[in-house]
Order: sequence, then C-alpha cells, then structure tokens
Amino acid sequence: MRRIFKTLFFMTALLPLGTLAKISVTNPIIFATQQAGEPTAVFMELHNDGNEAVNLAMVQSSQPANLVLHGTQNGKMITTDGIEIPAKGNVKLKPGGLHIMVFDSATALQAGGHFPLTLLFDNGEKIQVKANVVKYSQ
Ligand SMILES: [Cu+2]
Repeated sequence: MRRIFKTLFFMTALLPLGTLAKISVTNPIIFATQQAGEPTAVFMELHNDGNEAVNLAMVQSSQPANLVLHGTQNGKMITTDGIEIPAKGNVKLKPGGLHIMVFDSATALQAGGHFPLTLLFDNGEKIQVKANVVKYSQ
C-alpha cells in the first residue's frame, strides 16, 4: 500500500513537467566583448518536441543588459517579435541569421565566463540557460 502511494506521488510530481517541457536548448553561446556597453549576440539551438509551433517571445537576464530578438534581412539586422520553433522541429540561432541581441551590458563579457538568460515562450514555458562566453568568430 505504501509503495503504491509513493509511486503515485512520484508520477503526479513528474506529470506537470512531462506535459509542459516541450522546448529544449543546446549549445547556448555569447560573443565576448572588450568593454561594457559593447553590443554582442547570443546564439543557440532550440528544439520543439511538441505537436504545435512555439514562439520564443522574450528573453531576460539577471545581469543588467537590454535584450532584443533579431533576425537578418538583406544583410541587415531587424527586430522581430518572436522566433518560431516549428512543431517537432529545430531553429538554429546563428551569426548572419536569427539571434538574441545584447545591448547596454553593464560589464564586459570575458571568454570562459557565463551569461545567464531566461527564455520565455508563448506556450508558457520558461527556460533558464547559461550562455558560454566565447571569443568572437564568424
Ligand atoms: Cu542583432
């Protein structure tokens, strides 16, 4: 009896996560900067296990900075309202394409460090990641 109760409790505890966690993130990176305030960008790969498209709607950081979702059109960066991750699909944020722009960082970002991010999706999911600060490269 006791064991059943334990098992039930365990399953119930896992259920909300199992039904919600559709988005996952791999290889989040941000380019290092020489000084505070120098614009930089975050890249990563987003995966959607769900049956419906999900949009990355907003990004925040516990570190003071101004974060904006950017796309690229005709070689120029443009602000975008959301980054769509197709159902059962992936989106790669990469230089020259979609990215998360970081303006007005209060500190310079040194290679080897981390930059904390909270990704907010329009399905209510919220994912915290630590982007690895890497040397600038194309
Ligand atoms: Cu940009």
